[in-house]
Amino acid sequence: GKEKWPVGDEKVWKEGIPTLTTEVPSITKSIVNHVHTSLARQAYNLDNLGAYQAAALSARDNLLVKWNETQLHYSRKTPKRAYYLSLEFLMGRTLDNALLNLGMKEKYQDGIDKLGFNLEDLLDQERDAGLGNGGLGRLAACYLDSSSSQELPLWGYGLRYKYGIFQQLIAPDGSQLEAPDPWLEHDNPWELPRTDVTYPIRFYGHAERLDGMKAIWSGGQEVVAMAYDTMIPGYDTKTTNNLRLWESKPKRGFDLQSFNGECDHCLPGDYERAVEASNSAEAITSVLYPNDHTTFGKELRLKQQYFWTAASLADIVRRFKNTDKPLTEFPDYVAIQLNDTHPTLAIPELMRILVDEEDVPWDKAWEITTNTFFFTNHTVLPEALEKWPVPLMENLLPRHMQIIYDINLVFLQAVERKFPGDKERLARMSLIEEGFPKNIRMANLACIGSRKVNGVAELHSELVRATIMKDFVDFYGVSKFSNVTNGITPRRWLDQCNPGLSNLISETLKLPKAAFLKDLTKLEGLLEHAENPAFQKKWAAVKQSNKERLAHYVETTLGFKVNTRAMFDVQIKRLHEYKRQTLNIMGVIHRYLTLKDMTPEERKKVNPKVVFFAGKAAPGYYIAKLTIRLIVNVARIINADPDTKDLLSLYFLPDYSVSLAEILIPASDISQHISTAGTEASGTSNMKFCLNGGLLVGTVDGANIEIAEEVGESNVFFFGHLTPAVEDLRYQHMYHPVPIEQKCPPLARVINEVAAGRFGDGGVYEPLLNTIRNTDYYLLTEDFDSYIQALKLVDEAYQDRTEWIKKSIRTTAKMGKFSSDRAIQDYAQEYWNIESTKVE
Ligand code: HBZ
Repeated sequence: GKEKWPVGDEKVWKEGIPTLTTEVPSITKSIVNHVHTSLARQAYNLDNLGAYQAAALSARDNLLVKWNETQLHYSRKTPKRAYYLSLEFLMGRTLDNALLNLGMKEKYQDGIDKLGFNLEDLLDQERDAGLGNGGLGRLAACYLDSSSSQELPLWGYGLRYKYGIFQQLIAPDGSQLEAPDPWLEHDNPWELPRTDVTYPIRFYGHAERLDGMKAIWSGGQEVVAMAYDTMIPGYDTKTTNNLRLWESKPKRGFDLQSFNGECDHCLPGDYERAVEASNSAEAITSVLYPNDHTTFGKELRLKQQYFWTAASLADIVRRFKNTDKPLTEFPDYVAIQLNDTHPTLAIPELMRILVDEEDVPWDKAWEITTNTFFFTNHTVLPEALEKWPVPLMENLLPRHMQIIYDINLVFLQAVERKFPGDKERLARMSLIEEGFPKNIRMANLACIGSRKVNGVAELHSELVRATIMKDFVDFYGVSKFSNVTNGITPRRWLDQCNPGLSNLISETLKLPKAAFLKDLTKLEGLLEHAENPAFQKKWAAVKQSNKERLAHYVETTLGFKVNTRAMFDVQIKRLHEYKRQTLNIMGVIHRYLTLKDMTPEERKKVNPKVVFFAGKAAPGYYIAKLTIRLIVNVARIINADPDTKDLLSLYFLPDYSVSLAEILIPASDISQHISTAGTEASGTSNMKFCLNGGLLVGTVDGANIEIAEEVGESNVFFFGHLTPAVEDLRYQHMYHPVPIEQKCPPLARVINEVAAGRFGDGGVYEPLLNTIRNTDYYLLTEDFDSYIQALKLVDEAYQDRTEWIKKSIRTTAKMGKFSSDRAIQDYAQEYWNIESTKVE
């Protein structure tokens, strides 16, 4: 039947509904309108920042037209929806992406021109939304872009941190300093505060068991979660999904009552306590934890995790209940993806809602829960597997602790039935790790509470099955454990960051950009042009201009003139021992020493090279910070050495971010992905470099392997030991140590030069050098020789520029598989069972 118009005169309403502003005159009109109304300024006092804000508000109006239609469509059609729960969304800048996806970039460029401004300058005014640490957070951002572009009904849920990832500064002595990132300082035009979408969230208190499996959780402290929505536009489609981020607020400003207990009379002391409580409520979403892969046990972090999962589930359950369907059908309408173990509390929280609040029997509730959740693992490093102390959980979330015990009891009974008497197996699989204190194993909980578990590249998924989830594979069977290789969005990582290349591809393939930006496998068409000299020349010219853009950035920010005729070698990622930036800097020093050993005649034959590093170290990660310090100080010496500086220079670019990646990636000739085999789950920047025609030097690890499968091994520079050898080698190092002078003389020489103070006070670096001299857990001494050999092959290959360009073209051509559109379709079809739906 026809829906009744809900309120007032339908015709009057419909006339008022905004439409897209698509032509230049209406775009300029809307920008000027925002200057005058939203900003209360005029042409007389408008700077670039103001012009950016007005342009952003105008683009936002357009996004909202589509956003409203999409959300209405979802409410009317009630398709099954997916929700991506991620504690991190590393979005970067929005305006450029919004204009691209709206298909209005040229029009806005024209309009902004007419208003006397320049689009590029305005884009540069925007601060990055840095609500993430690295790959895991950026992956979430790429998946949102792809969900809208693929017209899939998906929302993201996360936290609205007041401070994102810290700003990295480099001190005069070369070490990393951290400063806060006040990204919300100037209003954020992309977010919509939803003062009407709020949920109370409880902490502490006590849980009282009732009959059966039910309980009542009461007392403690309540805070409020308030929603902020961000529009996620799809490329060349109406679909505009939503990213909902929660902010924590004190209940009713600040709550005297809850601290006064029964007493009605407020004493001055109570008031002060209430003010403090209001602070602690706001603290929950105040800052992103800057650690990747380590350090757990902080109560505030656990508070973040519960606050976010509880608010998101309350919202999802409320939306489902609006459809009037019975809760037994919940998994037919809702799929929830857990991005790592961070949102694992969603599992006991859904159980609590179903059992305690909705009166669903325990077994039915568990069936609903385990059909709703899906879990992605992003690491097999043992120190990175999340654990929470039982006493902490008991105190902060007493009801959830009970539920976890109950889940564990039922689960272990089933394990016991399948493997009678296998006590060790029970101990390994238990949700509770024995010890002082006992710990809750979040990966085990995420696994048993989910329909499926996946890793993020083939090798990694295999390691998940063979190591951390081995017992669970035995128990559930292997089909629960599969792979979805990561992907990247070609909109941001090709068209936006490298418009020159995108234009050249479009011209060469005689296709509109939309054709390959929506179906990246179309790039294969480039293969037939790889031998064409005219095309090769244009290809090389694009790379050259990207190198010049990077050189310009370095000159304006650091004040150095970069030799753009040199090979550009780039390693940009979080600093971590397993990623082996130390191997790279040792290689640079080796190259420097080799150059110093040469005669001036010999040096004439050497190809010049510029090495770039960028990346942040967790503030408490001493060895990683020491690596930064070493890189900066090596750069200082090398760049000033008149014998070698034209042949080798080195830059550490501070404050790595999505926006900086967008400048660095298109400019690279070769990039380094050199983790110890078996340690990098996937990597995603490797895909970005290749998409932009950069070649890889890397280990046989993560997605490097699948990239080589696509582009051919002859186009990738592999080196180093393979995953199966790693365990053995570590064992050898432990029990049959060989001095480094014997094992790897060239590396020993490098280490000795550092220790002797060639790059400043050698003593400073002793703790770092000792990690290599002693246990060498990440196997630098094992891989150094083959690493140097691989770099030599890179040099030789680069000498033959035409061959190199062909490799570059072939690499780009074969990157279709690594579009996040493919990855999100994998999840949609194999996991969530959701379908693309056209918004009419
Ligand atoms: O996730 C990364 C993996 O290291 C990388 O190989 C993979 O490509 C990427 C996407 O799947 N993992 C992270 O980035 N992890 C974190 O940033 C992290 C953040 C907070 C934590 C733990 C890990 O508590």
